[in-house]
Amino acid sequence: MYNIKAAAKILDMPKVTIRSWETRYSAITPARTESGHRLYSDQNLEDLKWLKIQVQNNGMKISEAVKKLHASRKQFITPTGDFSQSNNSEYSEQINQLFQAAAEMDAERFNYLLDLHFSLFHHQKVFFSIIAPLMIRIGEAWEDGVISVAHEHMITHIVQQRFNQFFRVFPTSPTLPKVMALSPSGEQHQLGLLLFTLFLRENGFSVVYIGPDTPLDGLEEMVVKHNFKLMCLSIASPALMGVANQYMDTLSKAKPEMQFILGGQGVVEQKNNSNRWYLGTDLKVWQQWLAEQNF
Ligand code: B12
Repeated sequence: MYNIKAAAKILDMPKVTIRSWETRYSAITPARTESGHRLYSDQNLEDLKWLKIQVQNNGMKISEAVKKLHASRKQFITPTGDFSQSNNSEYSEQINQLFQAAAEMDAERFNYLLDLHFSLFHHQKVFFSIIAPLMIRIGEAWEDGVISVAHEHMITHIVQQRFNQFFRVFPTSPTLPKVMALSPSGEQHQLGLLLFTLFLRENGFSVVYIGPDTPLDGLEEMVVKHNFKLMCLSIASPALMGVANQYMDTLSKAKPEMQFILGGQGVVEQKNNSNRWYLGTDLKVWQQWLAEQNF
C-alpha cells in the first residue's frame, strides 16, 4: 500500500489531482489508515495511471474516462475456482487482471497493464513471474474451451512484441557465437524459447529468433552461409523429439562444429552426443551453464 505522497511520485501526478479525481468523480476508493490518511493499493495506482493516460494522451474528459473504467469492471468475467487455487502467487492480482483483459479481447487494456508492470517491476519478474504463469492460464483456458484460439493468438502476438522490444535493447558481442532459436515443424509452443532467447540476448549473444513450427528445409544452407554456431530448440511434446533429433543430425552433418541447446517439457535426453546440452527450466541452471562455458 502507498500513501498519497508515494502514489503521486509513482504516478507523476499532483496530489491535488489524485484527491479531486476521487472526491469529485469517484474514480477510485482508497483504503484509510486509522487516522484517516489515504492508502492506495496497486490496483488503485493502476486505475489512476489508466485514467491519466486517457486524459493526457487520448484527450478524454476525466468524467468520461471514469465511466469507461467502471463499465469495463462490470464486464469482467469472474475467475474460476480452479484459477484461484492454482494462481495464489505473489503476482496473482496482476495475472488475474491481464487474464481478464485477454478474455475481454481488450488489447488496449492488456497493453496498458503490461506497460504498468514493466514500469513497476524488473523485466525478468514480468516475463518469468507474470507473463509465463499468465500464458499457462491462457493455454489451460483454451484447452477447457473457456477462451478461443483468437484470444490465444492475440495474447501470443502482444507478448512476442514485448520480447522483441527487449531483444533489441541489449548490446551484442561479436566474439560470442551466433545463435538461431526455433522449434521444429509441429511445435507451436514458444514462450520457453522466447524466455531462453531473452536470457542469451541479455548475456550479449546475437540470437536470430525464428520461432515455432519451423521446417528443416533450407536450414542447412542457412547455418553454413550465415555462420550460426549454436541452435536453441524448444520441445513441448515428447512426440516431437524424433523430429528434433533429425534436425540436429542433419545440421551436424552440414556443419560439424554446430552445437545444440535443448529445452522444454517434452525434451527426452539422449546420451552420447557431445554437441548437445539439455538445459532445464530454471534460470539459475542456465546461468550456471553459461558460467561454465568458454565462449
Ligand atoms: C500455453 C499452452 C499452449 C498455447 C501455446 C501458445 C504459445 N504461443 O506458446 C496453445 C493454446 C497454442 C497450445 C496448443 C497446444 N498444446 Co499446449 N500448452 C500450453 C500450456 C498451458 C503452457 C505452456 C507455456 O507457455 N508454459 C510456460 C512456459 C514458460 O513454460 P515452458 O514452455 O515449459 O518453458 C519453460 C521450460 O520448459 C524451458 N524451456 C522451454 N523451451 C526451452 C528451450 C530452451 C532452448 C531452453 C534452454 C529451455 C526451454 O524454459 C521455460 C522457462 O522455465 C501447457 C501446459 C503447462 N501447464 O505447461 C500446454 C502443453 C505444453 N500443451 C500441450 C498440448 C498437447 C497442446 C496441443 C497439442 C493441445 C491440444 N489439446 O490440441 C496444442 C497444439 C500444440 C502444438 N501443435 O504444438 C501439452 C504438451 C505435452 C504433450 N505430451 O504433448 C501440454 C503440456 C498440456 C498438457 N498437459 O497436455 N498450448
